[in-house]
Amino acid sequence: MEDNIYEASKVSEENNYDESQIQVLEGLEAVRKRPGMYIGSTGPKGLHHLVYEIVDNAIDEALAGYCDKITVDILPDNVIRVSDNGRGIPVGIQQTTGLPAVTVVFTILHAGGKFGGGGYKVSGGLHGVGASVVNALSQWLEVEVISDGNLYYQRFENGGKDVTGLINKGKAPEGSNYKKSGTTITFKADPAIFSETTVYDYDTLQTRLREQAFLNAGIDIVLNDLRDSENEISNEYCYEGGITSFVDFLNKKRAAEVIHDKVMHFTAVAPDGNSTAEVALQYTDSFNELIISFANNIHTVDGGTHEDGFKRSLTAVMNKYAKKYNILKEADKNLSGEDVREGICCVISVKVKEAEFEGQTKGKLGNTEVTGLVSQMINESLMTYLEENPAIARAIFDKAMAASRAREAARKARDLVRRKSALEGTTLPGKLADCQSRNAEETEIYIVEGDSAGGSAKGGRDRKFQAILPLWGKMLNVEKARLDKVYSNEKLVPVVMALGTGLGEDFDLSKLRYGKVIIMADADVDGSHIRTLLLTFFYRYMKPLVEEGHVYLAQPPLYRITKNKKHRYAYSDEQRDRIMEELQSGYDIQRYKGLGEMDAEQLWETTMNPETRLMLRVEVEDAAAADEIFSVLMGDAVEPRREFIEKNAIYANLDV
Ligand code: TSJ
Repeated sequence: MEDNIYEASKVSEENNYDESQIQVLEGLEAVRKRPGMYIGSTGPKGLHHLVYEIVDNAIDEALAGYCDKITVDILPDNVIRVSDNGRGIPVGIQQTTGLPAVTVVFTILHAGGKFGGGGYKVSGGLHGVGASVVNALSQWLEVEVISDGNLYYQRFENGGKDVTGLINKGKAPEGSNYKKSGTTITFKADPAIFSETTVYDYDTLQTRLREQAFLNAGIDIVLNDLRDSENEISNEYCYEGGITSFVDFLNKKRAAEVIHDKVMHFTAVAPDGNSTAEVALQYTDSFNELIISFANNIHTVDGGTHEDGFKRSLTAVMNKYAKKYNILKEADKNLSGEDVREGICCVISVKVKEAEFEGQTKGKLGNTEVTGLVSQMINESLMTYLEENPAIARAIFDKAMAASRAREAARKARDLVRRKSALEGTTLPGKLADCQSRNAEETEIYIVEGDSAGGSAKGGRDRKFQAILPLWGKMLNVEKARLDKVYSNEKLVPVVMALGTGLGEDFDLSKLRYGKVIIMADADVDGSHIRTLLLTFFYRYMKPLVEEGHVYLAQPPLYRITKNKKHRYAYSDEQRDRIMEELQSGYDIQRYKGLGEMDAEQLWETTMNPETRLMLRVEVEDAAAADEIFSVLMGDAVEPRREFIEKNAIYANLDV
């Protein structure tokens, strides 16, 4: 602490380290004591947040008009380096602290600060924290600033403790990495804080950086993964089309068939100049709506005033147009919001002077003035657009009218089904091997693909509290079907009947017959497909079941290692290697290809016995965000879907 004050003050003209500085230094300690307060969590999400926090600062420099390229490198040992070609963080001594401004940025909490007169905007990130928080949570961090041809350098260690002071290293070396000016930050997240992992996920960073490139048209963002010299990955994102390109990208990614070629794009500026709004949208033949919104480049997963304004006016304009051009007769019922949004893919981006984020996760925009801005923009621009493009309007209305009719048909089908109460659990499916207990606190249902595995499971279970439901028949891709089809699908009906909860609007968690709903499928491609579809089904039509943590994935072992007639089981390659090392020699390894290869006893021992089994609890970390991702991924591209779901099924060794 003492060192820090001394070192940090070295370059300053006078050593006036007063009380306020001591407070400041305690500030960084506070971040280490309660990291969650500043970055949400110390899990993978918080870890990645560090990168966003630094990148957001570079994006601010780009938005100010001084930088057009940002490079993010993931270096060996999961060190992160972020570089921009902006003006460089100011290195001059700040009046109030007597420290170089750049030092202040990294050592003073919320140094969002107003230094250098220009005003340093605190931006981005869910929690709006600054570079000092990243420094506080890093094992070490280095800043390099090139400005006026000089290279400035400072290093911090052990959670933001200054070790060098700001050093002027003299004339900046020439070379491709050094431009006329810019900022480079290199840091290693502190494993003592991020105890779960300090390993970055390329896809997570890629998704976020690409999103920022869409939201900030024209900025060139490069992501390099240089961790493995044999397998270096590099991607560059730069979109002159901004959010129009974003919509285009989303529809291509989810393999949706668009019903008009060009993405619509609307913009508006508030009369007082304090806020701007931008919407890009395109209709597809999908049955889902995908609306992704942002405020000041921050993803508002729970929507808010901008989304509300958009939805309200979309419904109003569509009905107004339909009545005006006799698509709907005077006596007809209005199209509903759901009808006019079916198949839509839409990105909303607003910029406001002082954004207010609400809700527990701060994912909802609260600024009331934004509703009117977006609403008025859509009222005027969309109406004009439809009138000027009658063929496109026709295609969109065909879709909305079909949606309206389908919804009506689905309602009728549902009523019919409800009357028969086929899905309400009064009758149980024939293939269900039920358990004895009726106490949902202790009961479990295994949903098992394949009859042979079903047989083993029935033989191996503890019938007191474990029920088995084998699945058969063709699976339905629930994302491609409306609710009425789901109701009559041969494969899903038994699941709904067995769970007893009903589905969709009728879903009632209190009627759940088993506290744990466990999907047990092979570790191969087909098994993965079944898992994906069942999870999608649960997510779409029984959301609380997932949200309340009732859904699990059974984890059968991958290997059996036998020595002296004694069996050991391995659930991963690493575990297999460990066991092999332990046993040294004279063992036999069997790789399980499917559940069917295990007899009843083995299945119990390895996968179903609560005392010894390993299970994944399916967590939807952020239901709203997941919903969007599901919609993105539920096109025809099966692969990315599986990845997503497997990534979001977080390991929990629940019973061991
Ligand atoms: F987060 C951070 F501080 F670590 C960071 C800041 C990280 C990265 C990669 C870049 C930056 C950053 C900051 N790039 N560019 C700037 N620009 C300024 O800080 C700056 C420069 C000049 C003036 C001025 O008024 O002359 C004002 C500012 C805010």
